[in-house]
Amino acid sequence: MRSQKAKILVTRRLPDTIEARMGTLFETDVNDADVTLTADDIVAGLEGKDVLVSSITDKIDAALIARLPKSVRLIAQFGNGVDNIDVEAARAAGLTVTNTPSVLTEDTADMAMVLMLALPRRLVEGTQMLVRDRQWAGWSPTSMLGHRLRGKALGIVGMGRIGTAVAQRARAFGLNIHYFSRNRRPPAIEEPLEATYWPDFDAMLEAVDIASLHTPLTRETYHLLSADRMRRMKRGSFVVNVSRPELLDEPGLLDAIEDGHLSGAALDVFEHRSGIDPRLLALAEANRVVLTAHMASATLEARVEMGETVIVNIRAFMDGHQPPHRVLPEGSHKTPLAPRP
Ligand code: 8YV
Repeated sequence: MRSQKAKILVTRRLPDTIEARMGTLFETDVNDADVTLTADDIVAGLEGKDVLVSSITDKIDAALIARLPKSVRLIAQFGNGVDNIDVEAARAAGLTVTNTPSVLTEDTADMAMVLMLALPRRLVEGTQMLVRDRQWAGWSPTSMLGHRLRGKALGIVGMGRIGTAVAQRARAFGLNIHYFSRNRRPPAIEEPLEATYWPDFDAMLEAVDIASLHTPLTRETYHLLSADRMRRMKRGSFVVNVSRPELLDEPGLLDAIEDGHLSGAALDVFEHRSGIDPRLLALAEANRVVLTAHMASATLEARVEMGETVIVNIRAFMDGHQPPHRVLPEGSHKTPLAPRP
């Protein structure tokens, strides 16, 4: 006998094909307004439902978890990072959490590379100049000179899936690969990249021309790139961030760019809870900073594959199997799952 359809709440609009498939497989309630739901909306919307399909814009903290209807058993995050979810509180409440890793690795790495090139090669500035001036005096040997990327030292912070994919691309562009990571990667990864592992983060930062952040946001990685550390980076070096804004001290970054210590930054993620910092926008206008709007994984292909991964996680879970992309709290892998009261 076929089991009953899972009842799911999807907090944001997803690609049409994914919504259609979810509509066939599950009793699906999508937040058609596609604006961030309040905690009250989420609690009310989940009444009688089994699964919350969340995204980065939903703050699933311990207070919200405590209020979730008892019918809810799975939080299936549409995304790789789960820093918006209190995974510990979810686990203590007997909830399973899943995510969608792997499928956005390549696109995110592409964007890191785009940003890394955009700054020294003055990509945005070149376009803006043409659009703003509506005319062009033409080529000259000294106009729009940037800086060569080949031969520079790239410091990858977090050599996981995305960090490694960035290193592979960067190596092809002739960058020298350095990395700091919780664990040293095996020779099969290091050797083709000719990558140098630095067990000491500060020592690596002092040696590189570019620092690119690829670590998840956790309690340990909050402001990992502190103001002090950015001060210790080489004069003229720059920072790339396609991960989470909280990994770096944003005011400290802006200070270091404004006073010329750092040459700039290329950021796909930045603090914007109370509006984008006017200093950041001023630096972007002055072409010292390149800003993109959290777009690193924003390809239709990635979004569809993320949606498919959410579906697979829900199906496996509802069928009584271990979902393929279960997320456990840091360091708790051996703790048994608490029963849902
Ligand atoms: C996504 C991301 O766009 O998956 C992640 O962790 O940072 C992004 O690339 C977004 O988070 C989806 O929820």
